[in-house]
Amino acid sequence: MAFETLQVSTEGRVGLITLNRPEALNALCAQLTDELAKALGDFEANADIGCVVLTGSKKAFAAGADIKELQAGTFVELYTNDPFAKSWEAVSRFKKPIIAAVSGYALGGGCEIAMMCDFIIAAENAKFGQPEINLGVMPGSGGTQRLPRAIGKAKAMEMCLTGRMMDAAEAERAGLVSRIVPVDELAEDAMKTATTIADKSLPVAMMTKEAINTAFETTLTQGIRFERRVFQSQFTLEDQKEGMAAFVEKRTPHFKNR
Ligand code: DAK
Repeated sequence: MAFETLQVSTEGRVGLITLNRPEALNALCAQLTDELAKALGDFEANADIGCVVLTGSKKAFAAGADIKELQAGTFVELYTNDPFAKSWEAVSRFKKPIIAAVSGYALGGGCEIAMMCDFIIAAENAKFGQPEINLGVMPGSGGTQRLPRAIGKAKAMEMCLTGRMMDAAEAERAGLVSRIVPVDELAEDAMKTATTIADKSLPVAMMTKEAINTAFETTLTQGIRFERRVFQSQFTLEDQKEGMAAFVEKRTPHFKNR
């Protein structure tokens, strides 16, 4: 399928999705979110893909939901036919590792999509914010839930209640992003990081992601029990035998993802 609002490509075992509505700072219109769900579905189903990078342009990762499209919305429409539900679930329930590479604005739904990814690598010019309050609404795609989990109550409250943006340095200090890189190095850095992940055993990477996400859903005791069971189950994998044999034999492991 040809995409109009995205550029989609692969490099080795990494899938790259670039949001591409430069005229609207990658505002998340219905077509873009539908295409994003489709592109992610394709990568999920493709056994040759081990990690995905989601990125935007230098000026904007995404400036939020498309306000021009959203402004005439009604409660009944949004409630009965939530235009974003399918797409957001495609990101937040994506089973393979997915990295957000953020340059420029990541606002509103843009910040929320970045937070749905497994981690965020930020360019030095990145700006994160939940400015919905300036539009007379509040965050609606996880901002009030994921932001406090990522950066704590005080900063999340301040950002959502004032609409102020956070720069990359503050975002790194607060734990919202894993690393900051120069703007011109973002794409290469994110692809290199994704390649490192894609070279691991895919089932083990997927289970690792699932286990970390479980930490946000369960008590510590339940989470530890879940981790232990999953760890034990990994001894059924050829990749566990290969990984440990390679260490003992002082060679690079060759994982077969089974
Ligand atoms: N929507 C539509 N168009 C946008 C846009 C947006 N979010 N952001 C920017 N644009 C457009 C501008 O209108 C402008 O278009 P033209 O006037 O040239 O036609 C073009 O992109 C360039 O923008 P600016 O001229 O404003 O550029 P500046 O550099 O001066 O400013 C800015 C950049 C990012 C500071 C500014 O554009 C801005 O404040 N943008 C809006 C940011 C924002 O408020 N984002 C939150 C959107 S609300 C839902 C769940 C969640 C949501 C919705 C529904 N459900 C569960 C149903 C999420 C809501 C949101 O994200």
